Amino acid sequence: MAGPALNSAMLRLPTETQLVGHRILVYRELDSTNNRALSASGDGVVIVADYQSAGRGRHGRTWHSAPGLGLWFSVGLDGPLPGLGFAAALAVRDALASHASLRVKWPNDLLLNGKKICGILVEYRQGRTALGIGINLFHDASDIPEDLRERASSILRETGLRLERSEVLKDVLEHLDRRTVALRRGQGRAILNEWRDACDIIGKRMRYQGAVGTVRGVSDAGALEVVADSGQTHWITADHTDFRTV
Ligand code: BT5
Repeated sequence: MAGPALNSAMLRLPTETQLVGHRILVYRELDSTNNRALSASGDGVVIVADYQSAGRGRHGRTWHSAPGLGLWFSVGLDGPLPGLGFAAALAVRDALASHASLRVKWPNDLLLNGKKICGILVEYRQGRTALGIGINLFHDASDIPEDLRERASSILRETGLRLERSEVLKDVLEHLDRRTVALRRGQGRAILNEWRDACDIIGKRMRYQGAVGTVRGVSDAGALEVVADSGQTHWITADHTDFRTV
């Protein structure tokens, strides 16, 4: 069952931010909130949609954005902001911490009980950045496409909690604001280190490109340094699609 429709409470959010969410535009339907955030003007503008007809992930993958079942939103920012994806993962984790213990999974997922609850997509085009965040809130098993049921879930399904969408949005925007302002002030290193710890991937065994190896480190850009059992060192970036932990 869906939560309440997006309502005017969303337009009054959030209360105390410096940058993110000074203006919030709420739509019943968009193709993708990232598209709107890229074309809109305003540094820190937030675009929310009840439903996305063409929600996307990385590499042109689909992000399922059923009406009313989650929070599908983007923040539009002027200029590039390295480290934004790391900052966003920490912000969502922290914003939901009093309800659920989300785990950051390299490179850009948040998991609850091992299942994907949130996806993050940062895109940059012509001087504009869109930070897109999808959080599954109210899905029952039957709301999740069959091929994803083993790997994806919602806060409701995992915790029994039916959270208020406007409250979750407010909390996430406040955490995002704090992290984004810190990034702009040059605190990217501290955020990267916190994200690196949160990923907890160093020392993990990976299977990739026909090889098996152990993760030795994470670069400043978020790439994994993996030492293959053959002794060779490889760098695995978030663009690689054929890797998994073993
Ligand atoms: C992501 O990509 O996880 C980034 C998703 C970002 C979505 C937000 S919603 C607001 C904004 N507007 C957009 O158009 N996008 C952003 P990736 O790591 O490539 O993962 C995509 C994969 O996650 C898919 O191929 C599916 O396997 C899985 N997936 C799709 N929809 C899902 C959902 N609702 N919950 C969990 N997993 C999902």
